[in-house]
Amino acid sequence: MSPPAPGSLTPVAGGAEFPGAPAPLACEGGPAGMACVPAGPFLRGSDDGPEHARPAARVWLQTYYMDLNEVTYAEYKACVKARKCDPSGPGYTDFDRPRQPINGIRWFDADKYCRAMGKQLPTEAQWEKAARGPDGALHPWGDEPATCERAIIKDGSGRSCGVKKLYSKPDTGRPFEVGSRPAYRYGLYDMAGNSWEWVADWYAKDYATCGAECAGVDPRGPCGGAEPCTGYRRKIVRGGSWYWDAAHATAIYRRSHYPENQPFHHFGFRCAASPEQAAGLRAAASTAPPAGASSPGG
Ligand SMILES: [Ca+2]
Repeated sequence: MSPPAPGSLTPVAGGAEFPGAPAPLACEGGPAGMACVPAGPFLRGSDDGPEHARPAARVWLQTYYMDLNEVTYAEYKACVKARKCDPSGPGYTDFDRPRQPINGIRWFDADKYCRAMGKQLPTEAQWEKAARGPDGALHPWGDEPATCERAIIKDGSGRSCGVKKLYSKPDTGRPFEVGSRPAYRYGLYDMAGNSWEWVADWYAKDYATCGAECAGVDPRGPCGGAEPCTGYRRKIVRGGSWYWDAAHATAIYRRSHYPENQPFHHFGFRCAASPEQAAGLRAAASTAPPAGASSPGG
């Protein structure tokens, strides 16, 4: 690709460092409940953090959109009621408040929900860039460790910042309602802590092992995320949770688990959208009938 002429408004693609990068697409704003993460490189992984996050490398991502919040219990159950999602959920006391993150679901349930919404699970790289921004910050707010002022985690006062779930015995804590802490970069909430979040990729034990499929432009991890993926049986959750301490609530910490969620864990998720998906969502919103209107032809 030849460089743009001086003064040209042609967006600069990946250049020599990312020769396969497409032309960056502009952030269009919205769709409702989503934030735009603009195209470009970011620093993914770490050379001195957890071994599973090594090595650090620059990765280029096209523009994409992220849900502002973890998908809530009420949102997931509405999808089930509409017969677009499979019944699933926490099955424990005090995990079923409408604005708590849906929790205790399979990776397949999360994937199906996002598709039903015209979205998709974020790739692991998309999740990480949304959490840390372009320049390698270790957390969604910068490099300072997580505290209960910033995120719902386990701290010195206990799990979920010392708030016990109702009737809890023993004290295992519970997620808070989404958005209980200040928004982070890109306006996103709870990227650190509250609920772990499933991402699309299969888990490779570190980025060196993953190799080319975790490098370059819009990586999707082993097998490009497709099923089945020989030699890979576990997906990934990100961001830590109310149950774990600050060391897990970073932008780089990776935890793996089986997509069937067996044995059972309290994982949640949020969805992402490609520019094409976002355009579809905006178009659908602009043509939706006003609330209470009957649909044409009944
Ligand atoms: Ca979270």
